[in-house]
Amino acid sequence: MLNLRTCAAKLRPLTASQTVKTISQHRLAARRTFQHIRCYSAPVAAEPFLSGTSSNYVEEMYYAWLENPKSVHKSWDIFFRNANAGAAPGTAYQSPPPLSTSLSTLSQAQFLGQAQPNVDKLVEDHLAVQSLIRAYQVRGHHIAKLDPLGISCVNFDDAPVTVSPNVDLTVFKERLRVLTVGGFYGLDESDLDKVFHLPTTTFIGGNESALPLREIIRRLEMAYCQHIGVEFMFINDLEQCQWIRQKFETPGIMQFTNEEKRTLLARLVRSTRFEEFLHRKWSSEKRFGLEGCEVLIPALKTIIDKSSEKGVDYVIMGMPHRGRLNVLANVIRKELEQIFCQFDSKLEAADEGSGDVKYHLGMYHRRINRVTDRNITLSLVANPSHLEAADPVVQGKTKAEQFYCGDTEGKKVMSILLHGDAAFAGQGIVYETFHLSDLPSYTTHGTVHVVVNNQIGFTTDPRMARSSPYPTDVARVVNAPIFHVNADDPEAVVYVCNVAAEWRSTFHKDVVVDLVCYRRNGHNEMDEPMFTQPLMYKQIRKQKPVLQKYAELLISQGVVNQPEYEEEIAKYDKICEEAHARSKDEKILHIKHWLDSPWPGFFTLDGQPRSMTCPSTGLNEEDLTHIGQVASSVPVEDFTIHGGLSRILKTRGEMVKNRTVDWALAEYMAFGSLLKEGIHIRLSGQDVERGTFSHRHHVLHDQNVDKRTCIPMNHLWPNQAPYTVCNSSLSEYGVLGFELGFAMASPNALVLWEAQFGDFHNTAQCIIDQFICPGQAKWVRQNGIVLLLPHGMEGMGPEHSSARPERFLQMCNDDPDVFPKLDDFDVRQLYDCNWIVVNCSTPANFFHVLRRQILLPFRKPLIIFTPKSLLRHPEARSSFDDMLPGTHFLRVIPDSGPAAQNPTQVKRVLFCTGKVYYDLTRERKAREMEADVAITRVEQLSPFPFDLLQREAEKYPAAELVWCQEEHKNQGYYDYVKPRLRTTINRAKPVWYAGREPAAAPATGNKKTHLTELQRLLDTAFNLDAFKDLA
Ligand SMILES: Cc1ncc(C[n+]2csc(CCOP(=O)(O)OP(=O)(O)O)c2C)c(N)n1
Ligand SMILES: [Mg+2]
Repeated sequence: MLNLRTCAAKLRPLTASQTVKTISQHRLAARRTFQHIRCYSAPVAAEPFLSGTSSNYVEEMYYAWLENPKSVHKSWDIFFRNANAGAAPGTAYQSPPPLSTSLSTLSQAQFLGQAQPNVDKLVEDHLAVQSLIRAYQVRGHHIAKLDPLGISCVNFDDAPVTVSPNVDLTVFKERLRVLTVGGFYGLDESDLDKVFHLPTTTFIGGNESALPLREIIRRLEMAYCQHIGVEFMFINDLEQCQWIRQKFETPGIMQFTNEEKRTLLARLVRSTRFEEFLHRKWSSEKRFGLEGCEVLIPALKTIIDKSSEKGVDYVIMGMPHRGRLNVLANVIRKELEQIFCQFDSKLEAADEGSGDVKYHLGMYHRRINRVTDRNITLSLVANPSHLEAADPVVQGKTKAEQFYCGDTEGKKVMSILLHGDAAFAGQGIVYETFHLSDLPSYTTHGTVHVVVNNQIGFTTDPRMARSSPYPTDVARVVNAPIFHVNADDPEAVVYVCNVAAEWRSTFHKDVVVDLVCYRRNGHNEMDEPMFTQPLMYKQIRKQKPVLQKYAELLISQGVVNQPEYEEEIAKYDKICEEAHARSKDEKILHIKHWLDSPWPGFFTLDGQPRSMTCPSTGLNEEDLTHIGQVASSVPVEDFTIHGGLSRILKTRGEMVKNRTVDWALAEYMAFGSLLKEGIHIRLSGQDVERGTFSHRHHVLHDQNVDKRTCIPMNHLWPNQAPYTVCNSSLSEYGVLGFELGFAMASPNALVLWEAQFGDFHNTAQCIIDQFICPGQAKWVRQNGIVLLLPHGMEGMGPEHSSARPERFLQMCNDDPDVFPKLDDFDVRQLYDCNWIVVNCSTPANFFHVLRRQILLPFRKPLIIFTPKSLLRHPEARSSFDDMLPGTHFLRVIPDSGPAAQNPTQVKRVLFCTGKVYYDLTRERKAREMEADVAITRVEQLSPFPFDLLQREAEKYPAAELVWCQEEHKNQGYYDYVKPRLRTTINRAKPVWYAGREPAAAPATGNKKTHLTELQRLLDTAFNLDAFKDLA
């Protein structure tokens, strides 16, 4: 309603005497700029008929009313008059007069409406026709013939309808009963030949502005109820709706030249014969074939061709198991012999790592697109079994590729995501990924989603697998149009794919193509589908393959003849046979051939690091000071920051003067220095711009100008790399996956994801378990993503306390029982590990580990347990001296006090990590035990610093060794550290434990219990008799 008011306000100055022509001109312009303004106030809600999809319709009437008040129903006339006269929200509507109207209300209505009976009938009939058109637009897809098997539960009407010029009203009345609530809107047989003016919200007229009702229905049936079901009327943008209507309603718009038909047939031949070839050669191998949705190959090729034509030169794809080999062979054009040799169980793997099954591997390929004659790079991202998990990863990689080539509008790089019907509806990550699609720092400017909707998930029917009518309903949340299409009609499929690609390049928004198909075999080729879907599979057995159907159609149309068709088949079969013969020459399986993100120039030609050293991660004093000064200033003019923030910046400034840093400043120094070296930095996560603990403040907000911000980090150096810091949506799975994908694109970027609190990482567990931890082992691709996980027992209760270090440590690949034989632990150990896990106790060490991440000659994921209270702890400060050239990350920080001066006298060494160090030193001081107890900090937990800890243990020959942690015994680091420490000392001594007892929850909810537990662990740590009886 508000938009009507806005329009009314705009148009009100026009007097009645101004011509209709002027209004029509305004009408077009107004329409293009029409924006919905949300208003939830109660009075407006009292006009419920003005909500949602009806608003277009009301608008249409409003414009009609402006041109001629009599062209709309009386009740609308009254409504618009009242609204234009400035009626308060909710009061413009008056119920239409009842049949037995009292004289006074009737006279009032007549006064406003000036109704005449025959005009009324005409208006009502026109309105009825408008409603009818709208009903097809909104719900035509309900009765479209989408299911090749004809058994879909989504189809509300299975009765096939022949669309002939002689519309049989009884049939259509029944169909309209489905489409509309009110039946046929009062129209009857006698109206069929009456000519009606068409509203501007339809294109069925072509060049005609009026049509007989019979023809209107026929054209609507053609547009909306054949093999394409268009779901779009929920989109709240008039221009976009009009665009779609034009694409589907314009008479005769779906035309194919003979050349196009032949190309389509050839693509179907490839798709079909590829599966048949694999089946012939390896009939008992799982391959998750595409049979029943062979049209996927021409569908994808169409999307790529059209996008290439529109300027795209890099397409990044993510897809599940179904049809993956076919996509690799026929869309990405992986050499067939490389695919076939994956079936050879005798071939040895040549590369490091454990590898992955053939239908999970990724791929990167650059070639010429034959249709457009333009270069195109295609990349298929490797993925785990976990369905849909690759979605955000693909989006992140796409965003990064766009970022690095300056493609700010997504005109050159795009993503295509493929989905199964059950997974698309069932996996929450789909929703999380959709919600990234329009966020400034996460948008990839439109993704084309293709659903292989074979109407089954493994053995489960859709009615048991989802509560929504379609598997695609999740896409409605971002106003993505959804094109359902019967996959047995290849031309319809190709048509919607063209429209989808055009949509993306026009509006840069997501779009979904729902290929309604079937699965000819079981879930995999070994499964028996008749156990669970007997009737469906009886129908499938009868189903003629789509290639055969389409070939017959084209032969009947004279587009190809039988010999030509057979020749096409023979040609492709020969290609497969020859490749198969060549595949037998392959002696070794190279997983490197399946790399989805090569980093040219970063490695040597045979994929090795260029060196095995890491330079000092220190920085010169001048740069430290400069960064510190920018971090404590507002580097733009006339910018008013909050008073509290001024104080924070002032404190920072003082620290810089004193040559010290706290945590936030150390992070600033690390980021700022890498930016100077051309390293892009991207920090993303919930509330990272300010920092959950209000310590970071990387984005300053002008207190007087709305949305005016300043990022001082981007004002550091003249030619620095850009710094991206972005508050994310409230999603861990989606955002961490996205950042992982972003980090895949280039080794020359530091990409960090921060959890609000460390424990929230478990909603992204799949990205950690399936990608970050084993990614290099499975897919030979490295990734330097950094996870910042706030962690610490601070009396905040069971949640918000533990980032679950035990989980990360349990997944480290270093052997607890073997002391590594290495000359150089510093770098070599890092090269061999699957990820690095650290818990820094000083800002300087945090600074170094961040810089080391980039200065290393290879990339590994880095997990950092970050502090909370330590952010402001007066002792948790570092001097510039610890960050100058020559300094580096300390894997272990040995004791440097009285104990270290006289090590033979030391009775106990407490090994610990992280914040508990500060509790231990305070307690040691209070107990005056500085000479008796040494405290050694393990800063890098994994890979375990065997070498340095051996040195530490040997330094204190008489001392007991104790691992001390604030986490519960079954959590934290103990289970990881104990066997490794024992290996370090060749099991010569016990390793005792001082810490909280085993528990189910990470922390108590009671503050007093928390403090008691802490005191108890400190007592154990400093009670030199604590382990006497146990020895
Ligand atoms: C997250 C996740 N849960 C369960 C599975 C096991 N699984 C593999 S395929 C499949 C059915 C998938 O159905 P659908 O998405 O419709 O794809 P289709 O196999 O029909 O092509 C299931 C449940 C999985 N791979 N991933
Ligand atoms: Mg399925």
